[in-house]
Amino acid sequence: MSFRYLKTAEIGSVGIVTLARANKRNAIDEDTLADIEAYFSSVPEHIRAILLTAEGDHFCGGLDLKEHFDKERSPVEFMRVCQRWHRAFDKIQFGGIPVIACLQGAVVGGGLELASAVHVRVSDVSTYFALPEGTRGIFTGGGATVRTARIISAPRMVEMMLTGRIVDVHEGHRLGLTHYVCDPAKGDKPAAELALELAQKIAGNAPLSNYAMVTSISRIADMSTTDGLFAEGLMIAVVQSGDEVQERVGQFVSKKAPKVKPGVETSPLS
Ligand code: 1HE
Repeated sequence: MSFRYLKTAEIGSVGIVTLARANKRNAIDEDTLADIEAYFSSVPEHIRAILLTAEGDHFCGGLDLKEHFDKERSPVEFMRVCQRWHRAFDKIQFGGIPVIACLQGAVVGGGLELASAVHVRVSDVSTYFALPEGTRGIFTGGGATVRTARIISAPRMVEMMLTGRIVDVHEGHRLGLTHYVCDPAKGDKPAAELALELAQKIAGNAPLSNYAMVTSISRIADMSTTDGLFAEGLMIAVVQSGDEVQERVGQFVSKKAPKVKPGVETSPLS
């Protein structure tokens, strides 16, 4: 598959997808979106986790405002463009393969919508978040009202949008916009290293377990208690059909698997 603004690579069973439009701060135009949708629609069979990275100092400056300005889109045209964003980001969130993003610099507007669709977010200290749509006279259209609002809460998203303020990486961490903050000056691993190690660790889980985690938990969160428990029961039945269950549980039973104890496992975080 060839792409215009994405670079792809593989390290073992980890697929690496890189936004490669740094001269435009990885702003998402229609071609970039088509690339994202194409990659996440046909992830190679052997890929067990995906690392999403971006070239340059900024993860993503959001919607390509120049293209938006030049095209003078009608309301219906822009709605269709945004529905395409929804489709592409749904493939990321619900494609069945864990996606880990490595963030730096601006994660703003549509860039935050993209980051909100992945499952694990790792940031370096330069990372910041904002929803400046109000200042541009537009609105979110890449799923933020659903995904970002569920991460930080709807009232916090309203405040972020109304003020258009910058949320720094530490506040973003407290809010859940990023799961890890890496500051090598304080002895942490570089974000890129940690993100890859997490992707490799996640790729080592049973594929059906990963599938269940990324496809069912967010959906079950939308359900009533009764429906959610029913869906969970169905999901565990599906996962139990995996051919790795006996092997992995058996490793614990025969005392060959590492225990779940601090210091026992070689974790990427240590
Ligand atoms: C862009 C974009 C973009 C950069 N669309 N071209 N998003 C925003 O409102 C954020 C707009 N961008 C910025 O505030 C800044 O560019 C950054 C903080 C991201 C980076 O600043 P800086 O100083 O490193 O770079 P720069 O000089 O501002 O930009 C470099 C080039 O990238 C420049 O193009 P050039 O041809 O003049 O070199 C910029 O125009 C270009 N560029 N960001 C187009 N976003 C589905 S709805 C989603 C709604 C939204 O996402 S709204 C939020 C949009």
